[in-house]
Amino acid sequence: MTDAMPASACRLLSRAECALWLQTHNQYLILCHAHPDGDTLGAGMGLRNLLRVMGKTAHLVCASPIPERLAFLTEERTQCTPEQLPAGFEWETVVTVDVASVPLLGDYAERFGGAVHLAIDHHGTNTLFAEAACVDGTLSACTELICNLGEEIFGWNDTDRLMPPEIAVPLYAGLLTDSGSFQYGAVTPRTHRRAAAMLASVQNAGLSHARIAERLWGSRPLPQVMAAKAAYEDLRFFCGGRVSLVTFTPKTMETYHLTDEDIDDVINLIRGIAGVRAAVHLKPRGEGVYKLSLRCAEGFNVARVAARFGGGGHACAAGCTIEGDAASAEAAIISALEEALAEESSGEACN
Ligand SMILES: [Mn+2]
Repeated sequence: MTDAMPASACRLLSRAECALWLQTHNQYLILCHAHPDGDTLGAGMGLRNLLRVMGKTAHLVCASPIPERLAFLTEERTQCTPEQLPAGFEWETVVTVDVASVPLLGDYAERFGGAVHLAIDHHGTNTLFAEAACVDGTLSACTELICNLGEEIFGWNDTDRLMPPEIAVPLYAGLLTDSGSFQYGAVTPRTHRRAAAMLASVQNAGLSHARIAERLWGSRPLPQVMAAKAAYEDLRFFCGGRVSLVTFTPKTMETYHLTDEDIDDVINLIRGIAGVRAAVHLKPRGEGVYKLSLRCAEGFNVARVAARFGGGGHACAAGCTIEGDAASAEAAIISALEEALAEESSGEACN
């Protein structure tokens, strides 16, 4: 299913209006994006707990299983489905977090896509599929936006009015995830001020930054290591070494017994290579379809390249899908990147 409403039907809310909106609704169902990352789960749990502090009823669902390393964010649950919701709970208000467009809801796109009341997001490319939206494309993470809402409603800060730790922990985990541990371009002094408010609460509860980072990255599952091995075996360069590329074919997935989740991190392995401006990673998504992840160095824009294939994302982290076999999908993305790089270097030949 596609967007049920024209973009003009979506009411854009400021942070203050969104805070008021949350106060005037109840019986919340919060939707994360499929193949969840730390940000969508952190924002979802942070919002769920914020709403509960406000005296509301709120539950979280996600179309995909929760990766093991993120299960601590969902209170050690590996599934969050509508079927698991408490008996008698009937949702009235559907809110998405960190979801830029309906297809990202995965298997829940059809069921909920046309019935979202509010989208809270930090993707400037949000398609405004909901009735109302609070979108700030300048933020590093969606959890920053939830932090802002908590500040708006309760006046939480980093000194004498700390947010509860059950809100701070998921928010901080999401911020660490989506800012690349404060490495990426969207990190600002304000990001660090919000991080300070989260961390003050975390420490006050006897927890630590290191503990959260350890939960997120401290122990790499073996399949992820095998995925890295497979990736390095396939690693290829184009455009004079300015583009790095890895493709996982269905056969590679089978040979190494890999799941989608196992190979998610591969893009980060191939982006930080000397001379590489843009990295692209292809993985099979059903019969004859490849899902592409794109990353780039500051100053280049892979979201624009992804948009040519109907995708989107952030300037330095984007994605799209291309139909066809691996060779034709590779050829299509390389040629698009080649053009974009040539434009960037004002006509310099790319070979
Ligand atoms: Mn995010």
